Amino acid sequence: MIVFLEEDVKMSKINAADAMIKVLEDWHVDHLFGLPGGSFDSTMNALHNRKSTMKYIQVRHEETGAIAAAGEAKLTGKIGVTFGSAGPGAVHLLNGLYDAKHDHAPVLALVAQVPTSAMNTDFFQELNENPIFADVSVYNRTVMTAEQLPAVVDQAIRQAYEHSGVAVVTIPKDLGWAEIEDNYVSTADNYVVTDNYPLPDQTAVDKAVEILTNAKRPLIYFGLGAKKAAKELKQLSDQLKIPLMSSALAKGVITDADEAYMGSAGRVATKPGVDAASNADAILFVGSNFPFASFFFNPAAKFIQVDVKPTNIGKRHHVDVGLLADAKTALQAFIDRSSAVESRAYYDALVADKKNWLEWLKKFVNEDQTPLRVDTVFEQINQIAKDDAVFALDVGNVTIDGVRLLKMKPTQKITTSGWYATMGYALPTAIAAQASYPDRQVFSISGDGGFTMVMHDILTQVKYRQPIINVVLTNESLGFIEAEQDDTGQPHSGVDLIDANFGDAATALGAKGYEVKTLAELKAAFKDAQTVNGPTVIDVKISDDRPLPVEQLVLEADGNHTQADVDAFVKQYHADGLIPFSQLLNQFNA
Ligand SMILES: Cc1cc2nc3c(=O)[nH]c(=O)nc-3n(C[C@H](O)[C@H](O)[C@H](O)COP(=O)(O)OP(=O)(O)OC[C@H]3O[C@@H](n4cnc5c(N)ncnc54)[C@H](O)[C@@H]3O)c2cc1C
Ligand SMILES: Cc1ncc(C[n+]2csc(CCOP(=O)(O)OP(=O)(O)O)c2C)c(N)n1
Ligand SMILES: [Mg+2]
Repeated sequence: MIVFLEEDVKMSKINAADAMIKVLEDWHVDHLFGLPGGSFDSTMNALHNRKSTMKYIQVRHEETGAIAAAGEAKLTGKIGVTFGSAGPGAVHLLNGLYDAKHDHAPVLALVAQVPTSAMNTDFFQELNENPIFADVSVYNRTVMTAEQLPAVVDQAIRQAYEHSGVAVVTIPKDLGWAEIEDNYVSTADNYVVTDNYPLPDQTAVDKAVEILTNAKRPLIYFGLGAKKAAKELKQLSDQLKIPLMSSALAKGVITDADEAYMGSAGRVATKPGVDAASNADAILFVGSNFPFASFFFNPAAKFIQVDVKPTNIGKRHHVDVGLLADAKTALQAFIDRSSAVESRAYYDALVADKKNWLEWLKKFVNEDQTPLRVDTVFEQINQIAKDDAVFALDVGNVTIDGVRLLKMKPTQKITTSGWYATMGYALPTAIAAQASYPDRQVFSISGDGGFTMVMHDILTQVKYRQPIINVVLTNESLGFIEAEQDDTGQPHSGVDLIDANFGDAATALGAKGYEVKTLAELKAAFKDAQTVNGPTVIDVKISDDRPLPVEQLVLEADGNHTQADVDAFVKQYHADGLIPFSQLLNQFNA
């Protein structure tokens, strides 16, 4: 009897680090990204103990792990988890954590600290970590006792979810080793999120409907906040004959092939998107915080905004009617309170504009020039992309090309570093996407600059045999910045990149690499990549031509541009065939 009691007591003890991992499991976390250090030994021991339920994905740089966690949270809506060892490992996390902060993604960062006995003595690798993570986090604490370790992590996860941001838990090494009672019950099962948004104000809905119905050139602009309202967006657009457009991030919510969907405005945009925004006289702006709203919408347009965050209403643009409400509910109210409109010339003009734009783009998809046009690469991606494809897109001209040229469906997913815009986002996020969705097709698409910031983590893809298709667009330039230097009339300064054979480099790392210079090689590489049971890297040498700057088109002579300017622009961008939108507005009497 006594023996039984002793055993019972022994059975109820657990290492604090193991207890912490159990809390993660309660929250349905089944993998995490990081790279160990001596200061993280106790957690590495726990990860070893619990390897059947918690997969540790070893990355080659903590930034990769942190970006992976951020990208995963954005793709799945579930918390992403990453870790770094005391000092340098912790500091390496920061870039990825800032991406999560800026795109409001729930992420937990476990940060190691030297043992409590050495803390506050300027010990080897010791940093005062809390101030370092103060700005990036919504919750940022150092664990004080072994007993509280599971509870603090539990609290951190709740905070990350509630505030859609980064929670940082700093763990002194010795605390994770300590044995504690195995009796912590996490709050995971009791954490309930209710979307308790206010119902849209009826008077405001009616006012908005009146504005939209009576406008000559109304437009629906939506963002990620409306991603669950595709059906309502489409229905309202059909009912009132209003064209749709979105932020670049909300690409894919409505199928790109839909005639009513114009793409996005700005630099990462399409021609019909820019035309739609700059000529609209009434805009329904739903679930978006588009940073450049005041630059690309017609300043004289009436502006109706729907958002769940009071502080975001009017944040980027003056507002005539503001509605604090969920996008789906508000759109349904608009549908219910409005009557069908038979036809609208502005809608028809934009449908024609989009048709012209797509015809123009089509001209380049099989152009056999050296170096290749970027269009040919996206044509190959579109050809092989499956209905469930996940696209991780890097930052640069590549963002413009991806948002513009990928032909997406709502069953696919796309993500980029939206607000923080960090280069080196795509490859780590592709690792996370493949870890979360092992059966889906995953693409990482980056420029040569962004790829080389993180290419060491091809090794991670190789280690875990992830069949990611990594596309590298090698234009030997930091192209996005080169274009900015052109816009400001500067000489090209510091933007040229030396070339390398990234295909061979990838092969040397254990992936299957291709260096592609011709259209035939391009097609062959994409065909072969689909058959490989592991990562592939397709390094395509593309021309350093700037993507057509749709935000500053010069297609007709006006007060600001002579015919010679128009001719030069058309020649530089092969823009012949693109119809100025003013012509379509006249043609349709819109
Ligand atoms: C290099 C680069 C260049 C870029 N250039 C452009 C560009 O030219 N054009 C462009 O469009 N983007 C561009 N972007 C992306 C841009 O920076 C922003 O990230 C993007 O516009 C934000 O998209 P969003 O407004 O849809 O999402 P968020 O910023 O996430 O905003 C979502 C909004 O929806 C609200 N919301 C959330 N839930 C709901 C709900 N249920 N109902 C109603 N509202 C809700 C939120 O409160 C928030 O206001 C670029 C990105 C990069 C990397
Ligand atoms: C980490 C980081 N450093 C610098 C920048 C500034 N920046 C934005 S785009 C860009 C160029 C990207 O070059 P590349 O990856 O080759 O893509 P390209 O524009 O050529 O398609 C730079 C340097 C950034 N966004 N992130
Ligand atoms: Mg480049």
